[in-house]
Amino acid sequence: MNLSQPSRRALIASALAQSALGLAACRGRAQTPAAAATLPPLKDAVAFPVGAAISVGGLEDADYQTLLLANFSQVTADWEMKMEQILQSDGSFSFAKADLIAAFARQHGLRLHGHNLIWYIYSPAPFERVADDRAAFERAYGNYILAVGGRYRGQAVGWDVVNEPVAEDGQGYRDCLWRKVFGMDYVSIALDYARRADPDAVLFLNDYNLESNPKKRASFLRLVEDLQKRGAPLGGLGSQTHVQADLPPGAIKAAVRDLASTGLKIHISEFDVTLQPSRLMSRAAKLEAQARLAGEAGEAMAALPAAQRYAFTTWGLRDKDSWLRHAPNAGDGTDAPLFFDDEGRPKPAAAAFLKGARGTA
Ligand code: 9MR
Repeated sequence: MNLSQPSRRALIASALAQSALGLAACRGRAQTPAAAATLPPLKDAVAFPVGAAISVGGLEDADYQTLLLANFSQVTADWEMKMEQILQSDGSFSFAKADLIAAFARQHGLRLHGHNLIWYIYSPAPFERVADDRAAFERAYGNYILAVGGRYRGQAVGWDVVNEPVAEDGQGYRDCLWRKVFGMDYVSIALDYARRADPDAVLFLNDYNLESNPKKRASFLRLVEDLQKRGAPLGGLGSQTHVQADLPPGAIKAAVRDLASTGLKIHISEFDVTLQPSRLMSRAAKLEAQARLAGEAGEAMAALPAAQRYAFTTWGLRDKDSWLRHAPNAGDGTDAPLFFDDEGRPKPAAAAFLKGARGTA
């Protein structure tokens, strides 16, 4: 069903009115966007950095910049710092787009989180060409990580060094070009080069479905324990937290608690709550559930020891900026997974996150 704008608005308004967070509604007034807009800026109201994934295209929009600078203290590049963008087919590097993101962060005093150095989805030609020669492959691997990590040395507060190492079903680890050549040592080798590239950056493993799939979480943690035993320079764990509105309550907190038991810093690194697959719920109920999950994520961050609270990041700014509107599985194009609506107004999820993070839920 492709909802027209007026009917979408009506549904959102009804979700606001029904939400336990719709304080104005409790007092017998209709919850209006203006009332929601009185939320304090996210970044000023919580005791840890609040980030957003941003893109160079987004930065061309003045409203996007205003919303970003008012509410967020950290940024992650949506795609500009990935191998798909930086590594050219002849083996050279192009940093033009990545540099724009880094310069924007510097100019506005935002923390920069690097994303990402090594990801299973890539098998680029310059690496394929040397895949039969381990020494040459390691030179290319090290050279890439040293160049990219080193370029933002002293600026990036952290890097997702290896993204999504655990198999989709949670049983074991992903096959990829990196693993084919190095075995699972591809992870520790990447961490070692990243440490040389930027000695002060917090080095992360980052993965998803760690809250919805306990097997995947267990495999992730096995890898982490192995790296820790071997003294690898791992400093943090990213739990992407792309979740569905029907995720059972408690799952986010349980995941964060488990990951934090390693003693490493925690980044809820790509938070969003899709309204798509949970077909049994109405849109209003999904938006309410989204707010509850955002509140739980805020509480989970606040419950961490201060030294382990790296950051909380949403994967995009406004609903219309979300990858879930543009991905091949974008559904009917009406997904609303983020904290700000298409017009940049804070949603109940933003209010719930703040309450949770400030311990007032
Ligand atoms: O949101 C990102 C999208 O714009 C890119 O095309 C895609 C491929 O680079 O990556 C998306 O971000 C992903 C992130 O890097 C890792 N976790 C899943 C995110 C959503 O797919």
